[in-house]
Amino acid sequence: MRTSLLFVLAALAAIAQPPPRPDPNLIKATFNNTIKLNAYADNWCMIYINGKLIATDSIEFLPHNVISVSILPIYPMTIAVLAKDNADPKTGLEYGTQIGDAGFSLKLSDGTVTSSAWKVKTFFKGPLNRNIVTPQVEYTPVPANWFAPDFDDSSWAQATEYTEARVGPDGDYNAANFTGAKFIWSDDIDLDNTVIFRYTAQKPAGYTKSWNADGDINITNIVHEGRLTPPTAPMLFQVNGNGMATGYLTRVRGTQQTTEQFAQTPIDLGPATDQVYLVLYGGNLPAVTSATATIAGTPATVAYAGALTPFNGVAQFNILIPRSLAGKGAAEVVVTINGQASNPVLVNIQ
Ligand SMILES: [Ca+2]
Ligand SMILES: [Ca+2]
Repeated sequence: MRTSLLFVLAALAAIAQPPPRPDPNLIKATFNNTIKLNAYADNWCMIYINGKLIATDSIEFLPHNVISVSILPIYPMTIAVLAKDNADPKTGLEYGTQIGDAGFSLKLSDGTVTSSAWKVKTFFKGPLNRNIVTPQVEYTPVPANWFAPDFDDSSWAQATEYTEARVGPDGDYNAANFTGAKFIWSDDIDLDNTVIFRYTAQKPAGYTKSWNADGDINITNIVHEGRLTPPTAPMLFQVNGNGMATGYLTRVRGTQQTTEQFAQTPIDLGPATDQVYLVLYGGNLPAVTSATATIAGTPATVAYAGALTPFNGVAQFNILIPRSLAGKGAAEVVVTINGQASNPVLVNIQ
């Protein structure tokens, strides 16, 4: 036994491969090649560099805090920042009745700083005309790929610079290095509540890149790997930030069938013989094996759950409103497909 074991070990040693040697042409970056990024936002920001999310403010509101991270610069370096003032989504107001102000500052230890050379565009504004009595807000859709290096921001405005006194930074701002960095925002630091900044930094004078391995971790599929989206849950479209459902009503009265809108006027269930169907739009619909719904918690019959025709990824749900809901007022609608519940949307039943 002993002899044969030694023989096996000797044979294994003979066929063992030497450890792989690193590619002599591969030069890895070291920590000395990194630079420091400091950012301060009143009230929150997320920062992309060269299309990759590199930092989000970990405190969504107070206290204001400095984000400080090390990054490995690859020039030209496109910095894209989505910054938000603390403002109620429906009114634009802060603390109920106040108009709050904003501000953003960033410095890289390679000398890159925020200034009016940065581009800016506003995506959420309010209260319009500073009207705090009947506040109105305005949203502009955020374009896909706003963070991509090749996104076209040529039509965007230049950022406006503000004094430190105007912004009044607090928290740990004074403890971090922002020397030379300006506070920037759009031209309305009070009413513009969500803005995006973009700037492309060129390599500093005399800079030479001393490494050639930029990293090989593939995170292009991280949204699915990290289960950051629930791809099988159905969803219902909303008209606006208030959660109002998107769709229309079909009323069946005897042999008559009529179509009505419900966005502006409450739903009238009509005489007891009327059948009123909510026809709602949504998405993320799997092959349907079961479909149920509730309106204000009351079970409601789903007469149809399927794709719109022509098929464009949009789903349609026809839901019979229970007559017991007459006079209910605002009511949440949830559809459950194959056991998975959608987000709630609102309708108003008089
Ligand atoms: Ca504001
Ligand atoms: Ca603020």
